[in-house]
Amino acid sequence: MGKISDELYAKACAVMPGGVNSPVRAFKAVGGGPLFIKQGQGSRMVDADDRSFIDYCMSWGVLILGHAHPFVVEALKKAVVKGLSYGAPTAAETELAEAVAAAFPSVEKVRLTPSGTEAVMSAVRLARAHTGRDLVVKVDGGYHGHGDQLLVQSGSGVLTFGLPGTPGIPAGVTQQTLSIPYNDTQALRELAARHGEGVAAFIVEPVMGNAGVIPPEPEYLATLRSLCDQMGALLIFDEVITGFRLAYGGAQESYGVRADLTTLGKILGGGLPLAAYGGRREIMDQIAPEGPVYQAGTHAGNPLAVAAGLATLKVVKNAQTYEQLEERGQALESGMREIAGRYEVPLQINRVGSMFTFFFTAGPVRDLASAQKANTKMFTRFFNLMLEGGVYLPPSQFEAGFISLAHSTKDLEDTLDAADRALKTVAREFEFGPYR
Ligand code: KE4
Repeated sequence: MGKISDELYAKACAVMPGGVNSPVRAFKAVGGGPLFIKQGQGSRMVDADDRSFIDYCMSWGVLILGHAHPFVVEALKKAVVKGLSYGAPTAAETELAEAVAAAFPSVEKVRLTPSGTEAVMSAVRLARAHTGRDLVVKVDGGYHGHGDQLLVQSGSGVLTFGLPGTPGIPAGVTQQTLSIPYNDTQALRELAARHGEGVAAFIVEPVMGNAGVIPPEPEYLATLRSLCDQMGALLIFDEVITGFRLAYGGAQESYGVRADLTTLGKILGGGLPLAAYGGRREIMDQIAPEGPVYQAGTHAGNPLAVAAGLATLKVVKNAQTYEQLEERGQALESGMREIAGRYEVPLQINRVGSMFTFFFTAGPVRDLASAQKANTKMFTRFFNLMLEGGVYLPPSQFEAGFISLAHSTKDLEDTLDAADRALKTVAREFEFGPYR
């Protein structure tokens, strides 16, 4: 795709597994080698070959403000000259924890961690300690980081690679993990009937993002809430993607269902490594050093990441944010729908606010099984045609795309122009509509 990127990729592969530091970046699902990025600005990234792309990956949902937002950069410049890491508490961490608690009524206390994986691992350990039970339930296609216990039937990179979990995890670890289909209330009821008293926690992305975007069907989250209450299990909402994305109070605000524990990340760190988990005092006070449940980290609450997170939340909290993101999401969705209809390309668009996936299937896509009916060859062709057209989508059919506040009306128009050319080619090559 790019001469210099190809050279950089060859060098990277000689010294890093797959030439990347996270598998989905390798473009394995869409062929060719990854683009090496040298700069991001607003809605755009520039690759090593000096080509500019409208970016809808946005660092996998991190950059709700777009790349290098001036207010965030300014906050970092002020923080960095004071020091990079103290390994000691700072007032800013308290300010960020207070902002999270104010945004999420179900959260009274917060612990900051460097990654979403660590936030999820810790929340699961806490739920097991709090309930005295071992079983953890997730949904097929749910991805909650690369912690051993939840890498079963996972989404994101695991799904893309078709890894049924992964080697290196002792059977005993995942024997305490159950996975059932998303959006299936019958499966929920059977779970409660068969395993109810053994379940410590049910963890779910309230809007799935890691099988591609799959919204909850009406009443699914409410049913899940009441069944967790019946079972005496904790409901963990993994809002690493949806937190501050769908609303300032995440999916809990959008759908009006409260979790017992919430994990957050991505947007919360403003582009730097920062995540969190939180919940009611009676649960969180079991975390060391207040309580006996151990969890720790050198870079937890890092002052630069906290500064970037605080600056980001200050900008996002603006009332118009989510209206603007919804407007842009609607414009992109309706434009895509019109183009796909014109060429009669089967395209199921799942969108919630500013997160979306274009599934190459007639749909509906309501769970992992229906997502996997998507034609990944068509997605791959579409992805690469869009790249040639200057649009950088997430490099996998089973990931979410993201619109930021930096995406302009012109960006959306240019995106739809590229999509018109791309879908016309897809229709011709796969013989749809006028090319049947
Ligand atoms: P991190 O450990 O990557 O910070 O967070 C793990 C995580 C937890 N929960 C949810 C819902 C997530 O989506 C993630 C991470 N998302 C993936 C992309 N879908 C990160 C990209 C990558 O792995 O490189």
